[in-house]
Amino acid sequence: MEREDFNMPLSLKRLQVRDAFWGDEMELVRTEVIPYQWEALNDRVENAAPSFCMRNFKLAGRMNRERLEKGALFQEPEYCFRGFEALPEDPAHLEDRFYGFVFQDSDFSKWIEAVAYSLASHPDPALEGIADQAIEIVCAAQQKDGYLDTYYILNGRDKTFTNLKDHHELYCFGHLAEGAVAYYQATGKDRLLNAARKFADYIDSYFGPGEGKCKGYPGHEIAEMALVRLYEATGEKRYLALARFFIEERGKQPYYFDQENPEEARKHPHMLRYHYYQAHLPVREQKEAVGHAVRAVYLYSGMADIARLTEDESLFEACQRLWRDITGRKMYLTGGIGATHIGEAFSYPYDLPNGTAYAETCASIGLVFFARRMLGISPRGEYADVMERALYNGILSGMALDGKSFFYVNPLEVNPEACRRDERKSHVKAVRQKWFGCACCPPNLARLLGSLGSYAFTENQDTLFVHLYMGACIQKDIGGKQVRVFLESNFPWEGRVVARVCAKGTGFRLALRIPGWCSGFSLTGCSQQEREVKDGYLYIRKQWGEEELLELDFPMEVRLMASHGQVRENAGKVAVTRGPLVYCLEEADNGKNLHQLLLDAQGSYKVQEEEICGKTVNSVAFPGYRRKQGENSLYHVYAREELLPVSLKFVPYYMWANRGENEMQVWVTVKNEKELG
Ligand code: FUB
Ligand code: ZN
Repeated sequence: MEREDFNMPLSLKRLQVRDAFWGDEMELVRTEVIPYQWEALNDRVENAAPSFCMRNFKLAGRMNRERLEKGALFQEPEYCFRGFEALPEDPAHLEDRFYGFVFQDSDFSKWIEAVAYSLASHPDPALEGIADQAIEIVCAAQQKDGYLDTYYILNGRDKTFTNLKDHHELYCFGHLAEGAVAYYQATGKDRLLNAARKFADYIDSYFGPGEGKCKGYPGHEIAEMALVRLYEATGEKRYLALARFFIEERGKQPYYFDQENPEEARKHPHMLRYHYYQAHLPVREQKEAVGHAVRAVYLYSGMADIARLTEDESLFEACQRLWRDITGRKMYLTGGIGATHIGEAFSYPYDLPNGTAYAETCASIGLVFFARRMLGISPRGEYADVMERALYNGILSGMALDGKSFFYVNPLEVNPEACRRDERKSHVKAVRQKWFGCACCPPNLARLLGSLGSYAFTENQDTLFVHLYMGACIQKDIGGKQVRVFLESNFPWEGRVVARVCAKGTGFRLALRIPGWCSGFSLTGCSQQEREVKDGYLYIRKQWGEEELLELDFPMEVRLMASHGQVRENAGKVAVTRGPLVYCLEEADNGKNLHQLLLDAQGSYKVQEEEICGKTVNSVAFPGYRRKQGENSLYHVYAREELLPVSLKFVPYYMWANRGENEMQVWVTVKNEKELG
């Protein structure tokens, strides 16, 4: 690990994404998703699950005012746990109490973060006005001591920090801090940042290595990376120390969660419980990614942050091991992670079922967080490849093309009837939902898409790294001299990229990722001596003129992908990919019973440009077969199957389920010449 090689995300203020693909998505976030989600947080979307998020903040603010006004006469609420999700008994008559999941506050924090990114690249006084008012509502709920989590404020502070394992206070803090830093960096306004700092200071006074301080750590990780972000924004070293403390304490024996709730520990003595929280072992001893997938990748992201900031080799090695375990044995082709809905968790190596997959949108988002942090320490193409895989596939699939409905779970195979009738698949939806009681994914998507530029481009002193290709205009400062880079690309449809570089006399170096999916590339605009290929990046250093043009081409061939032999569900099956995109079959194009289709792997494919739901996309046509409906009896003696030649049409996976409820399938059986007629 070498500090001078570290690279950090580019400030959104120094880059503008101008891209037909991602630019459109970001514009959708700005114009549709953010306003829609604001309505959802205020329970104003018809026929959608209520959020109660802003309602809880308003109520907590009102209680604060009353406390001030009434003084000693104010009656503090008594803690009452009404379940992980508290719903009104009579939805028509809401009472003055906390509703929703215990972590409902975090939906505001993710939303404000998305707003911040949008404002950073697209100033909008009207939106900023709404955001400022929302911030006032949130800050009004803050307690004198800095505490700010409406679940305990409304239920009673007496049980604050007594259930770290499940009650998400540190998770809500983490999201608040992330949103607050983003808003401050975008607008220069520090109202929310100060609130987050006050909360951080309170947490810091409560937890830590000192005598008498609580030795607990978050049940749902995120505070670790959020504290690092707060530290980087404010320079306050206590925040970094606290993040490190949380990481170092995790998994130590005796288990903190046992001490926190001895009764539960007695009932569930088996240490397996702690795998769910990645608290089964000290982090450096963790070799396998286990438990709740979002928690896991949020933890690993925090570990990578601390490894970078403290140049901790052994922590980085642990991150590398966990990375290899996920991406080598537990990741779907789409970048989805968390194969089982039981505990929203990783299961065992190569267990990647398609139809019951969980692959939560948030988990893939967390994988992108982890990837970028690994890239920051060690710029290797494999990290960016995974980032790209998740973004174009298992993350983007989480949102409808109009930005108004969402998937929480991203399966690779769907039979709508099974989703409706089979309890084992009840977590899988065949159509995107307007909102969720547990709405962690939609605002997470909004904040990620809004800040995409900071994932695509990172920098160190003299180098600009291009990890993801998208049209953009970028500014970089090298020792007071300005470099400008203009990128043009038509990814993910074409592999051609043009970079216009204005870097005369700056010593600038450009690092361009060579995508793992392309077998070769061509480059014009620089000589062999001016380029070097290392770890999946093409480094270009030269005597730049006033303005220079580099042209790259990454051929985008259709590739049929197979799985490791231990991925049982995919034996004998292939998936169609092209460039960064994974493709799928949909009933809308191929009729019902997709499982009866076979692909002729020797046949020649055709890539066709067409319009689907008003979007110009490339579909892929492959020759294939449909099994003829055989005998009607449930079982019968095997006979050579009759196959009808058909053309199979594949569309990008991310856009499935935008044409109504229908079947979908990524992995397709290959016609085996020898066995089938
Ligand atoms: O627990 C908070 C969030 O809700 C998790 O990250 C998601 O998996 C969902 O359970
Ligand atoms: Zn989620």
